[in-house]
Amino acid sequence: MTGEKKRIEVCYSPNQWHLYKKDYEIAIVIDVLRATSAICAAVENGVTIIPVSSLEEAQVYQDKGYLVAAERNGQIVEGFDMGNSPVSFKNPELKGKTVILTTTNGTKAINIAREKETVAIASLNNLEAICNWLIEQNKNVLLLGSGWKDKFNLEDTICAGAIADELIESHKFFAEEDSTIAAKFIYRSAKENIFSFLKASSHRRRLRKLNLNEDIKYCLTPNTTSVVPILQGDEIVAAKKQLVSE
Ligand code: 3SL
Repeated sequence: MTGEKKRIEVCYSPNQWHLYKKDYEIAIVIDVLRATSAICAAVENGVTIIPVSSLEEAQVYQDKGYLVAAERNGQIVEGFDMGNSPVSFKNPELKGKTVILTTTNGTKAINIAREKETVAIASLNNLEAICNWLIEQNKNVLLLGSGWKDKFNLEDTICAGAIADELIESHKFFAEEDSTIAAKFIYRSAKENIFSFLKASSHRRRLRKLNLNEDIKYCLTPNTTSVVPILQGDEIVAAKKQLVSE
C-alpha cells in the first residue's frame, strides 16, 4: 500500500453517473431497499447472481431453464420464480444455484457501473466488510446509489455516507465533492437509529404499503454479514478473502 491518499466520492443516482464516472477504478453499487441487500443475502448463502436490466433479458434466461427473480415497483413480476426479498434468498434450497435477478433500480445501476475495472456490492448488511475490503484494495472509489427511478433516495445515501465516513476517517482516502460531504453528514445524523430516521422516507413507505416490514428491518440492520459480492464477468460472486502478509 502506498502513502498517497485515494479518492472516494458519492454519486446519488444512475442518471448522474456520467458526471462522476472518471478516474475511479472501483464502483460500489448500493440499493439498500432491497436489491443489494438481497444480493448480499444470496451470495452469503452460496447463490451466484446474474444481474440483468430488463424483463426481456430475464425472459431469455428463463426460457433456457434458469431460475429468475424479477421485481418491479416492489412486487414480484408475474410469471417469474421469485422477487427481490433478501429473506427469500436465504432459502437453503438455493445454495449452489445461479439466479438471474432483475429489479427496478438496483440491477440497472450494476449494469451501468460495469464499465469500471471492479464492481462490488454494498448494503448496510455488509458495511464493515465492504469498508475493510476497500481499504485493502487501495484504489479510487465511486459509490453509486441506485436511487428510485433516477431520483435521490435517503437509504442509499446513508449507506454511501457511512462508507465514505469510515474511509475518510482511516486517513487513507479523501473526498472533495459536495455530494460526498452531504452523504457523510446525513449518515452522521441517522446513524444512532437508521430505522426511525427513515420512517418517512419514500421507499420505506412504498414497501410498508406492500407489507414488506420484515424485509425493511432486515435491510436496515447493519453488519449482519461479512460477504463482499463482486462482479466477475456476468456473475456476482463472493470476493476471495485476501491473506494478510506480515
Ligand atoms: O429498485 C430496486 O432495485 C428494488 O430493490 C426495489 S424494491 O425494494 O424491491 O422495491
